Amino acid sequence: DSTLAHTDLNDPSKTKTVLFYNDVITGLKSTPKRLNSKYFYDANGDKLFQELMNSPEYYPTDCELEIFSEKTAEIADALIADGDAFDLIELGAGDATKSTYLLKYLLEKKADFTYLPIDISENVIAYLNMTLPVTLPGLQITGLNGEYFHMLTKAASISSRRKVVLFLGSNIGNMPINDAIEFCRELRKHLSPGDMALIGMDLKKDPKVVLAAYNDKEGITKRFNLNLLERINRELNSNFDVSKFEHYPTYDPETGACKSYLISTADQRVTINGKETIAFLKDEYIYMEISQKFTIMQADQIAINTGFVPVGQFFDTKKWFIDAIWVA
Ligand code: AVI
Repeated sequence: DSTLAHTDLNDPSKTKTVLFYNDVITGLKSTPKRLNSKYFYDANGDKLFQELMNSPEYYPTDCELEIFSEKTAEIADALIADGDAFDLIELGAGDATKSTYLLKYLLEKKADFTYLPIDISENVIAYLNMTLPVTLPGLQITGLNGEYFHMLTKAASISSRRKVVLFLGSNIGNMPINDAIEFCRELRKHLSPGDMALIGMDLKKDPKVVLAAYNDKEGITKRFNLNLLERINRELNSNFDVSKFEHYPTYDPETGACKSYLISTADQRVTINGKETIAFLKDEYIYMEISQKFTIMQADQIAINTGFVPVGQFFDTKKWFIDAIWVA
């Protein structure tokens, strides 16, 4: 019988497992089948994503790193605005490599700010709280572990200073476009006039370049996708045979949607948590992830449609990626 059926929902660690289980079951019982790419990032997934960022084909990280390293002063000066004290909040901070350029410059400029990285991973927050004050002496940091909007509310409750919110890496592209718009609207609601957002978005480009980034020769993206099935096996007592699923990435230059699927190579059954059986037909797919690519105009439109004013644009030399500054 299900161990989850008897789970104490007040136990925070179990609550996460129950939410994961419910999402997996809902997704795999849907037609067509789908899984949510936010679950890619367990410890293994984090490691695979790090590897991916170092792969020759995965360009978005390099592009945004170029922007942050080459245009640090311009970006920082735009964010400092009138020189008032502010909170620099980063949604999904990860290892904060890109923002470290900004933080270093802001410290040199003696800007009055606190860095509040928000991440869903406890490990990430513990790591940042421990390492950043060492690499960046004088940095005021308050790491917040939890969901973005919960933590934004918490950040607002501990400080009333102007807010600058970083949302980098084209993480916004991992939501279907309507969800991305809804997300920006919600973000705007959490901000006050004069607050700012710095949003990283991957731009439309040569379709071959995009597709190659999600179909790297080494097969890291494939393992990154299959890891979610392995995670379900590990955490939800399930029996996916990952050798019977193939990674299938696509890119549609018209819509800018880069999507990845796992294709079942056989008729097969998978049991989730020893209780729910999911049948797969040969060639049936699971929709795993969207990585939306945007036009520059679309970026502006999203800002305007969600209550922001676009005030700054920073590009890498190839113009493959944009970091846009929006004012609330
Ligand atoms: C985190 N996110 C912006 C990455 C992307 O490009 O969509 C995740 C990723 N998926 C496959 N490769 C990288």
